[in-house]
Amino acid sequence: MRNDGLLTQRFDKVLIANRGEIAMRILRACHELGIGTVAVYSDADRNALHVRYAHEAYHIGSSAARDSYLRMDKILDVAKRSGAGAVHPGYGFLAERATFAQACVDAGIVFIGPPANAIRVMGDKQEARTTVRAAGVPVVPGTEPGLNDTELIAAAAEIGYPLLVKATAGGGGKGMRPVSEASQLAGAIAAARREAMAAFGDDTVYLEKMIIGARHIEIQLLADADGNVIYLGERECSLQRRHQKLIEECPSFVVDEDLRRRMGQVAVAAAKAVNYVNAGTIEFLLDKEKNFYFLEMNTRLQVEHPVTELVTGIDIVQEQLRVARGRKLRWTQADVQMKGWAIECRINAEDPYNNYLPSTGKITTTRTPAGPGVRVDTGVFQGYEVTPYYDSMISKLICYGETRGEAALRMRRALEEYRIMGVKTNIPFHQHMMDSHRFLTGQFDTTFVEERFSMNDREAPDGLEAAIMATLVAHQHGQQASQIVAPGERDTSNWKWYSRWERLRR
Ligand code: MV4
Repeated sequence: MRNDGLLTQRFDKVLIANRGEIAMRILRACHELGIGTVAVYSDADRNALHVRYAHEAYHIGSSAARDSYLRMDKILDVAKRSGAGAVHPGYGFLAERATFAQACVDAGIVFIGPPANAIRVMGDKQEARTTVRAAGVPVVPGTEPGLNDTELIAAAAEIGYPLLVKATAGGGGKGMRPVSEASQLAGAIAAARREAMAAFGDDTVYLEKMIIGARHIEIQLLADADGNVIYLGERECSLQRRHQKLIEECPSFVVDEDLRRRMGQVAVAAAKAVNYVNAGTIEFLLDKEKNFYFLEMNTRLQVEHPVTELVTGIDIVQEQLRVARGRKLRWTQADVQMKGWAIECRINAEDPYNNYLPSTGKITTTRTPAGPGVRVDTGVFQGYEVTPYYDSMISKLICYGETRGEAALRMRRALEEYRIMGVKTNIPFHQHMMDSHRFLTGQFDTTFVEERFSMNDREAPDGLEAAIMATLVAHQHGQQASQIVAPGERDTSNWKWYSRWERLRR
């Protein structure tokens, strides 16, 4: 065991401390490698898919997560009773709890994730900033740790407005407050402290200059226990609502080879600064001038990992299992080649026509899309009961194509095939997005869904037709639609492109 809380050793049985589609994803990777699997489940999950697919399954408590999937003691007890040599935490629940990672290691059980210390450092957003900055990673201009209110207010004048008050213990958008002018600052700091104390039991806050109109781009990393770290390109994650991502893609429309290399090398440096091992992700903000800034590191497998898998051909979960067993990465940076384009739509049980209100009930019928370039990662089936206990994501629809246009057109086709009856889903949201001129031409940032996209307004049919035609034409040429429909050109050239498409089709 390393003194930073990492244990790697061979294991033949893995306990999956999670549920839903990600539990299924991890089970499948284990089974492909001939590794035994142990599921844990709550009352609400007695009939869940992961319980049926695992070699063994143990009940760990009632439906509320704090009584089951968050119970470290019960999960470690099942690991010991079942003889599991490792625990995979998936995402959410215990995935980013340094104390859980350490407790596994202390019990002689491999935690399939980073060393406990890397989780701890990256979980403290100020310590993360100072640690990666020392390794040469660009961070957003902001305050140093350890400042009192008077010092924060003095520092704000240097940083300038607008700025953000962020909770040190926050992350993922939790505990963040925008401030547009000096007169609001003291009140915002006080409010942010109260909120942070209530949410995290820690009222430490810091200030950062607000980067406006940025894209959210993240770099996927893989690292082994010998200190080898590689990047698997970027993901475009700007399409989100209230810090919940809805659509992700790999690669990003705005990242060229040079920018990818620079962001990748910086991300590798950030991981090395905390002796990172296993799969991880560095989140960046990319501004309009293509400056990029470190935001935070996600020290876990992410929901959107499949888009990277399809474009790089690397099975990230298999690789997590291998490096947790102490094996070296099977790839060097030079081996990583990106080919084609992948788009993921998160299918949530929620009503996009009613403020995305979560929807519960029994799935009476479901028909899952399939065919060329279509992958569906799901934990649900006909007869499954969607309960209010866990998050509303029930499936991920991932489409792959040679170009972005082909992936988007496949997504339109697959969404049309998809049927989920009995609960409301956000499939209409995704269909509407696949009809959006701005989506098809790659012109969006993190504010797009909340500020410029509405389920109620229909795009002018000719504008839409132009965008779809441009997407198709671009695909024929191996180009991006934006190279054909320039920003602002919206509906001037539709007939021109239509006739071009007609010619190409013949
Ligand atoms: C920011 C920012 C602008 N400027 N920091 C939100 C999630 C958390 N990881 C950090 N977040 C942001 N930090 C500075 N200095 C804007 C966001 C942000 C955001 C970031 C990524 C994806 C979506 C977002 C939506 C709103 C705000």
